[in-house]
Amino acid sequence: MAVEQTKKLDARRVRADFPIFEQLVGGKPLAFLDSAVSAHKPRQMLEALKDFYEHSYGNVGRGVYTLAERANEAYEQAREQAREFVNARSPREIVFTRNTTEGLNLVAYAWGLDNLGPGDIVLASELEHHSNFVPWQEVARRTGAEFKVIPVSGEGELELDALEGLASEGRLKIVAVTAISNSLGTIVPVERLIRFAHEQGALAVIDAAQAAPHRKVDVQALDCDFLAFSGHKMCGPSGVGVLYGRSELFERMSPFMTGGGMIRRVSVEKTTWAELPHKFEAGTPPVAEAVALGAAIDYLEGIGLDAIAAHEHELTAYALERLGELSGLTLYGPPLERRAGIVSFNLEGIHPHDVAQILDADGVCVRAGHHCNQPLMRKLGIAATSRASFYLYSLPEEVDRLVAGLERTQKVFA
Ligand code: 7TS
Repeated sequence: MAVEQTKKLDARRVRADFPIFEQLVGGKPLAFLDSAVSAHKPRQMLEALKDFYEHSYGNVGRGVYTLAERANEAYEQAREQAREFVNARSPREIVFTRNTTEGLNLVAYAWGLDNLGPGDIVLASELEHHSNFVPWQEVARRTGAEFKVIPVSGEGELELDALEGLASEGRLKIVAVTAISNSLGTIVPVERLIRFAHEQGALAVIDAAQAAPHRKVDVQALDCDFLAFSGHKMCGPSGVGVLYGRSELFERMSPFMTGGGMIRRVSVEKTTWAELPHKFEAGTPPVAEAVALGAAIDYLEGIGLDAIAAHEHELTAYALERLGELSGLTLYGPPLERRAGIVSFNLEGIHPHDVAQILDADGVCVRAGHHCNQPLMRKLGIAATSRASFYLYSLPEEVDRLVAGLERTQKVFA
């Protein structure tokens, strides 16, 4: 059998595609270590966005003139690219949203309000971003279902031994989990959780906001029921996201939002819904953004998701090693083997916001705060962390600059 070689990513060459890095910020080149919050944009995507606005712009699903048809074709082509990106069976299973948050809310409300009730259990985890936590908590409250969480260990990994106990307390209807923790980088064994959900007769909802930009996601291999991600975290523009849903489920669901573009027929007596996926795309969708997301998908696939994952793994290994050398620094999260390109830490006696501010003066961007993971922070017994996160354009010397900045921070506060 031929050995498949992952082509190695040349981050310096990749970086040349990103105009943002051409400038100095505060007189310093950018060490951008906050891609988990949102990624920067390659020229290829920006040009596709501009080109679409300049030559093919129109609304979709409405006009019959040539330009509207061209826009429609480009929009549906982008849907096909998103379908292929996650290996969905059909473009009917791909809904364009604004972001991950909207995708997860769509499932929680459109599926949950009709299918949950007293005696049912909705299971999320303590690792979830608020986007995959609060909508389920809220829909459970409104329907009388019980909201429960899979506990997380001190190392930031899900305690899977708790599953059977949680399931035996009622009818499990939903298991909603993230594939990768945005605070700690934990790679969650979602395959196992999806299997567990299905054994219990529940649906599995996957938050892929931190996974889809960084490694191959295959909804058929995963066998998940719903999966959501955001364009802006994967070199696409802001304002567009993707929700995958199994067509049998989408078919049976009521719409999340109603209005133009999602109806078949409207009368005073009754309104019927458009075919999938349009039933879930009320109003003017993010047309140009979806088209540009298609260009971002092409860009990422041209480099290779495996090469991106391998590059981030190397950087994470280096960061864990270098940060481990600092005394007075606490690292959070699982060991390297079960961690994606995210590293959270605290410096003893120094607030993460102060850390981030001093680093900023050196041109080093990290995120400081609870990262929309308050239940996780509570479990870890902290209020906040500083977080560095990597992407395809990240360089080892950015890790060095981070470490130098942290040493400087310690001196300032000594
Ligand atoms: N789920 C996860 C795992 C995330 O990391 C984020 C955003 C979201 C959902 C929400 O995505 P949105 O595009 O709808 O906003 N994560 C972060 C973060 O880590 N820091 O700021 C936003």
